[in-house]
Amino acid sequence: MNADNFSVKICDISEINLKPSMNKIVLITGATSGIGKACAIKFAQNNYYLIITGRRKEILNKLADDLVRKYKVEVLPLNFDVRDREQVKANIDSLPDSWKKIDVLINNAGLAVGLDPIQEGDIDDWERMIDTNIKGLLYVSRVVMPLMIKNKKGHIINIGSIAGKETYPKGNVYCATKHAVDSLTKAMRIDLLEYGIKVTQISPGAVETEFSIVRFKGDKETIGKVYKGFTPLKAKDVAEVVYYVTTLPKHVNINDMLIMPTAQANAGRINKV
Ligand code: NDP
Ligand code: 8X3
Repeated sequence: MNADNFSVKICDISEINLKPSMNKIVLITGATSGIGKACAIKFAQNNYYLIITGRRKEILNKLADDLVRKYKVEVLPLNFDVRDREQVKANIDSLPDSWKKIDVLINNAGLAVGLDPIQEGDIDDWERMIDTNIKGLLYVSRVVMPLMIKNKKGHIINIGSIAGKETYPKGNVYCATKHAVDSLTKAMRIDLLEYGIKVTQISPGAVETEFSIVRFKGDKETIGKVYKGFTPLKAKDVAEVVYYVTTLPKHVNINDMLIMPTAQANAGRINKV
């Protein structure tokens, strides 16, 4: 691994005599903004040790720093692109053994790019969504699942979407990627069953994050309209639910949860005033 990745490594927990029952470890992909960042804060508030990932190194390192200072937890920022399978494997493989005992994996990194009729879709946009939302999730999971099996524990939480339950106009490829997440969540639950690893999908409706900035490529006029006239979910609302599903007894698993703004009935129906 590039030593740079650990330039703001806060601590190697193997050096501080971690007692397994005391601090759990969560790995969150896409922690530099939105839902991933809110999850990082929520788990830090609850004394988890954190492995946080994202491409924007400065933002990632600053978050790590802030979490350590504010919540007195240990944080390891890993700066990689989930679309690059070599980077994914090298980064996670290079974790010190004590950090490999990952209790919770939150597969959150993801994006929508564009909102066009399928016949006019930009193929580069399609590739970005497929590579990030499906292949990226698979690359990370493929490295972490054997660790969980080895450690005889684990909980994988995939961030799906209402777009993985319904297909809406112009949502085409994004919806398909989230339907894939829905399917992969079920597949993981089946194949990991014998190892006692929990697998949960959390599927939000509209959440105000950087999501629309990315989807509409910074088009301020369009972005301004997305959350106008109703109260969308906040990233923190989703993080509360993500954390909640990790607090249940060993014999209880939430398979699937749809969390919507009260003003949103389904993918297409939002009560805007
Ligand atoms: P944000 O844009 O705020 O956050 C997306 C995160 O994903 C960022 O931290 C970004 O980090 C990371 N990311 C994106 N691409 C990559 C990549 N190639 N490699 C590594 N990290 C990447 O959006 P949200 O918080 O809203 O989105 C989080 C998840 O929630 C996504 O899977 C999204 O599909 C899902 N979702 C969002 C909803 C919404 O309305 N906002 C509703 C339902 C689901 P960086 O750029 O630093 O790499
Ligand atoms: C994000 C929610 O409705 O824009 O997954 O697809 S939506």
